[in-house]
Amino acid sequence: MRQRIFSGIQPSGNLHLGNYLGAIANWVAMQDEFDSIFCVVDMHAITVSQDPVALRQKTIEIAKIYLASGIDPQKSALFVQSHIPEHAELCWILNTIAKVPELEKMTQFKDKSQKNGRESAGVGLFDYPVLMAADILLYNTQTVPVGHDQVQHIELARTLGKRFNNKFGETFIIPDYFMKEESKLIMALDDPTKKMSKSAKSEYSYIALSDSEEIIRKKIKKAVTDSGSEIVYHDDKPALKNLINIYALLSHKTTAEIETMYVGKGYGAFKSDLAEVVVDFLKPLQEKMASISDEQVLEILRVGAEKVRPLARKKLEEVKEKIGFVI
Ligand code: ATP
Ligand code: LTN
Repeated sequence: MRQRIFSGIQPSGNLHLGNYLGAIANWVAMQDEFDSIFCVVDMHAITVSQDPVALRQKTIEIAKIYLASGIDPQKSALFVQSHIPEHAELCWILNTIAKVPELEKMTQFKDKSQKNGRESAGVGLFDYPVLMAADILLYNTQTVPVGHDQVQHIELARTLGKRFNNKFGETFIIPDYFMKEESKLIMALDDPTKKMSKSAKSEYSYIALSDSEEIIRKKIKKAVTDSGSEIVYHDDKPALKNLINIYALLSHKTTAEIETMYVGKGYGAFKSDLAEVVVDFLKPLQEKMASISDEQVLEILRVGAEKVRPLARKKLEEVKEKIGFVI
């Protein structure tokens, strides 16, 4: 039996190279070997305010990005979270064993609730990690491929899975996370101490997968670099290290090969080549996205939901029976 992987992305904001390299690229590489389920997590997206028209468009766009990146709907199940209500039902049940202080210490909650003032933070935002635990545990997931920022959430899923098993008997598989060392955290172009993020204030902090050639060149030109002029991959030069990382991951070269290529050349030559690498990577992805119709995507998402629905139903029945609900 192949191991199961599950992962998801929220249909909010513009997907960027960090999302692609930290998450989607790994999913594509894993789908041949693993029984793969990939979700567009719209119920997570509404934990912060969303415009309904934009949310619907983004949900379809994220699915197009999955497909254009190489997620094959014949190999993997691809669906929208809200199409499977069992996620919300299991979330409610897990809410009864999750503890308030466990959720209060979540970094993402602390960050996001601070943005508009703690008093206006929604209960959904607070409960976000429990819904994520439900997503994962519902499908007997063994491995969750995500970027480094999600580790704390996966740990909570492990805690809740174990707690439920201890209280009601073996029910859930306890999941592990997976990330590639080089891509686990792609940093912001304007500040290498922060992760590249779609909710960043400045658009110069990330390269969106939808950016035009001109914008990409502009953003890379403006990206901060460290003192000195040599192209070296070193912790002392975090800004350059991040740029070399992006170059290496997109061009499938090693960081050592890149260092060798730029001996005696300065930041200018390196940056202009990096812009080329990013443009060459994103252009075909954007063209592929444009060639997929909304109707095609909706059909793929419908089929995906039908594939996973029996798994979700079966697990939820088992849970309901264990906790004493009359079925
Ligand atoms: P936000 O900044 O609004 O919280 P985000 O850009 O972090 O959003 P998510 O939807 O939270 O995006 O993340 C989707 C996936 O991309 C997750 O697996 C996450 O770990 C990964 N990811 C996000 N940012 C990065 C990054 N800078 N480097 C590597 N992986 C990332
Ligand atoms: N919180 C995740 C998105 C997400 C997820 C999941 C990822 C929701 N449910 C289950 C993996 C498995 C994020 O990337 N922001």
